Amino acid sequence: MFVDHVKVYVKGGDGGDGMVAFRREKYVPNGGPAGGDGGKGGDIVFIVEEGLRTLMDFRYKRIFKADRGTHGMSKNQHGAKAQDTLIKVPPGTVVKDADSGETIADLVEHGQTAVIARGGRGGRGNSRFATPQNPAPELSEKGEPGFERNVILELKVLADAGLVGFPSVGKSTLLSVVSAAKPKIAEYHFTTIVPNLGMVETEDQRSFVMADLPGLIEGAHEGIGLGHQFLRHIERTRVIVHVIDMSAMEGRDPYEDYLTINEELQQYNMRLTERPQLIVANKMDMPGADENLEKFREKVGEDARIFPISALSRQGLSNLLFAIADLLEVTPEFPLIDEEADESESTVLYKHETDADGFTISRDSDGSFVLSGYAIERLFKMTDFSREDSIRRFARQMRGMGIDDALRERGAENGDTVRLLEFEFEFMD
Ligand SMILES: Nc1nc2c(ncn2[C@@H]2O[C@H](COP(=O)(O)OP(=O)(O)OP(=O)(O)O)[C@@H](O)[C@H]2O)c(=O)[nH]1
Ligand SMILES: [Mg+2]
Repeated sequence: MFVDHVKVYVKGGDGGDGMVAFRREKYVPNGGPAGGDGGKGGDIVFIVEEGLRTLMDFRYKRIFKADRGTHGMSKNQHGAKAQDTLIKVPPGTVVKDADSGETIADLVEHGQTAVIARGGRGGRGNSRFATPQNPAPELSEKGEPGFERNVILELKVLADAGLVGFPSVGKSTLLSVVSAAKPKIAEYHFTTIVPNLGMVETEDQRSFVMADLPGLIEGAHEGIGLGHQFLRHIERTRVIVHVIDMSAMEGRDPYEDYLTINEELQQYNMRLTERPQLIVANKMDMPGADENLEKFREKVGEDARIFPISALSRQGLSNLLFAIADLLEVTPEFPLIDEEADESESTVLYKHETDADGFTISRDSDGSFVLSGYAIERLFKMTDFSREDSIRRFARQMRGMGIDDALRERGAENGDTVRLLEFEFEFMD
């Protein structure tokens, strides 16, 4: 069984709090501020681990939180940065933001890393707030909260062998008889719209992953049919198993089919033609298939390796599987280099601020005003409400963000209740 799609919650560590402290040295009365900054919270980092093949590990653990930074200390000592939390993912994992659907990272090569949720920065200690007007501020920031988000992990097919060919030639049928996979099978074209994976075991106990890929047609490299996206998957297979409908029941010529598909592979990426390929002559149970195979052999030449089978009546399968396993043993992994990186898929986007203003105002049923939004909540969490200086700074920052004006516009008057997270205060005009 393959888990290839999973949603997880990640949160970077909070930053450590800044400190309010003053120098107290002998002979130095009224020493200046000496509160250190908090350390940065740890990041949530995904790292590619070659040995992993599935997203199975995420089945039971779906919440990841990184450690918080250490708090700042007296004598201007800064808190330590927290260790990042490393999470291993298999090669071929694409990470998307669950809300926006944007691709955050396309993790392909062993050891490749991506920061998925950044830790918060440390809060500043009071030394940082000293000014000529206020040389001894009783003011420090709390650590910035770590960024949090839900992400979707998708494992792209990283199969050993990939079944390619025109629609309805019997690719899914073949996968279904050599593995436990249960792909949909039907006589209409493009039955398969997403790749299916199956674990195949040969009679001599060798195993490999086979991918049943959606059908290709002429022009696939230009996006015709289900084209492009699947050609991408083929890039991630080591051996190409080219399936041909030898019964020619749909009126196409098997040899023309063979040339057309190879042309598409080449048009898409020259390097795909370097990949070892086996030819499967399927539907040999049908009348006329034998004669078609003879003609095909003549045209394709001696060197081509052709395996006549009937997926439907399960004929000729074990020889084919042995041949695939043999070929895999001598075929190295192909480096997955995206020559012209597909903008939409490989761009890394960090969009943590969703609302442009940084806040939104709504009304509760009891008439109070409710403030929410990333920027204002972040500010709130970084404020130490036990100190006058901090509270005053918070009020100033709210005004600076235009929140007072916005509340007034919404009809807030002196004494009205304003709510923000678990906190309530009175609006003062
Ligand atoms: N007679 C015969 N019919 C077969 C054989 N293999 C598959 N078929 C039939 O061919 C039709 C298409 O089979 P699929 O396995 O869905 O073909 P596919 O290549 O996966 O097609 P797409 O997913 O649309 O690309 C079905 O009706 C199968 O029953 C075979 O060996 N002999
Ligand atoms: Mg299919």
